[in-house]
Amino acid sequence: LSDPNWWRQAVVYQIYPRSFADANGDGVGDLQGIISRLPYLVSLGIDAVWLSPFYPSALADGGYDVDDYRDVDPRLGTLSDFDELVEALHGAGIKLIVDIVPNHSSDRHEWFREALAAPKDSPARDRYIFREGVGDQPPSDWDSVFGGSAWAQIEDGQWYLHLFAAEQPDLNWDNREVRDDFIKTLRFWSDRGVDGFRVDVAHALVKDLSEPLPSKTTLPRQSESNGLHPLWDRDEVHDVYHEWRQVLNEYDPPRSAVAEAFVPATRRARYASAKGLGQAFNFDLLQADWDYDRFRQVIEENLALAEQNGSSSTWVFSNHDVVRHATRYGLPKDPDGAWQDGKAWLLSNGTEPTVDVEQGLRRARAAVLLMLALPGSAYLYQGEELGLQEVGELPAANLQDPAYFRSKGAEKGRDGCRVPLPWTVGGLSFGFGAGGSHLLQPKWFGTYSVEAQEGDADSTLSLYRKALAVRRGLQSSEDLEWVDGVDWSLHFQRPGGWQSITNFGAAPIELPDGAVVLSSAPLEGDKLPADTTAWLI
Ligand code: ISL
Repeated sequence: LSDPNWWRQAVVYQIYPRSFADANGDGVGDLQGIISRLPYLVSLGIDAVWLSPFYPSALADGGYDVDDYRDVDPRLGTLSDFDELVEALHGAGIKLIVDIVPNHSSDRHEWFREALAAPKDSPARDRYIFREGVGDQPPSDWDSVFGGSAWAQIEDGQWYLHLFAAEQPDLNWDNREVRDDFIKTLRFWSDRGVDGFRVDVAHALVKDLSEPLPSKTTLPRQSESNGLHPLWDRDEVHDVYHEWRQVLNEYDPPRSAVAEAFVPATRRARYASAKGLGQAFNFDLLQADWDYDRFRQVIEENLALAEQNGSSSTWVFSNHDVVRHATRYGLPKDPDGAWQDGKAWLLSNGTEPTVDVEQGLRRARAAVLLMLALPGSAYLYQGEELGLQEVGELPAANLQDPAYFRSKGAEKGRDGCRVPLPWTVGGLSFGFGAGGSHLLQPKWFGTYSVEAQEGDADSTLSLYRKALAVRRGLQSSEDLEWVDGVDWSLHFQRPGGWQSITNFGAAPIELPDGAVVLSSAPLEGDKLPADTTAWLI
């Protein structure tokens, strides 16, 4: 249990707690719901759970607007439920990673309420970023990620900075009290037995607000940061993480941390450094189309980077912010490469694209075998093990995501991947809970349910379970050797003679020598069909 490197090749399963399982029947998932599904988590064979925010919150941004960093949202449970969850998971040999949101609090956080009540230039205001406007205009022309100005005005005329929703005021990371309070939060959860942290927008936090504030027209894009942007990916942010690392290393085993940082691959290493958080998400596959060249390039680049900085690679196809990959892979190929521009997280409803569900699922199945054969850690998002599709038909009145309310009006936001999981073929809320479901599940959800797939050896759920079991037996060192030969195939070998081969082409290809232990789709004689991955030993 106390292996300090447990995270290096861990399979981490992301739970979006409001949509996983609802034990108290109020239509919203909760901690007891997760505990009740422990046998399911065990049956998957994951190493760790990453829990998205479960803190008290007005849910202006699905819980990423935190009212109190050291408590549990009463709708989700209590601190003692949390302790019970930790104990239950640990008893089953599963680690727990919690989400921490340091860039911004909610506007209901005690500190923000104090700031509003306090005079200008007071210590209470200094915990956030308040500025005078220019005439009746905000201090600068900066946009928030969710659309509209990044500044909101308060009663006395000052403006505060919010990179996300107005209900998410940015904290001032030049303020020592803010830094100390987050260390207190890290200790609070570490003391409760949490094994690691997922750090939300880790590339924000420290900002350069020196006057004059530059116009957005002169700034590099967030995804092309170079350390000079006043808001994103500043080198000084690593001082924060170096301090955190010392705290996290006081625990046995040291608490892990993974950075959510939308930065170019070349700048990711800083976040993954052993002196800092230790690991960073690589979203390159999540943002890539199903494309041989791009996959190969991303995998090579990330393995090389991880080796250089002593961290391990991370792989992720889906999370609570993006259109589910079983759906993305069913969309027509994007000629403009728009997926790579962050648009993976919003399905436009201007012209509804036709989704080829069969193709999407086939590729998603091939993708997970590829991912699980790679060295490094794999991050799975709840429901992907069911091959779940994005829910495109949520009625407008049911949408919750601020991206929907705030952006240009043509986008659905991120609710379509956050619809509560279907556990049973039928029944109220497909077994999610006894009180309906806060995001409406479509009629077709039951066909993807756990119940529908459980007894079916060919189901996507069975594929995930088998793959995780086989991986557990085969995973050893982090070495990988490419085998080149067959066009359009990603073929590599891992220690112990484990081979993975994915056919990205349209025609079936010859299988290499070896015994097939698992394939994402039935083989065609001794050929590997299109959009299929096979494992051989
Ligand atoms: O800015 C982006 C793309 O250009 C975003 O990808 C951004 O970095 C990302 O959305 C950050 O996400 C995280 O923080 C948000 C929250 O809404 C998301 O759910 C969370 O994953 C604000 O806390």
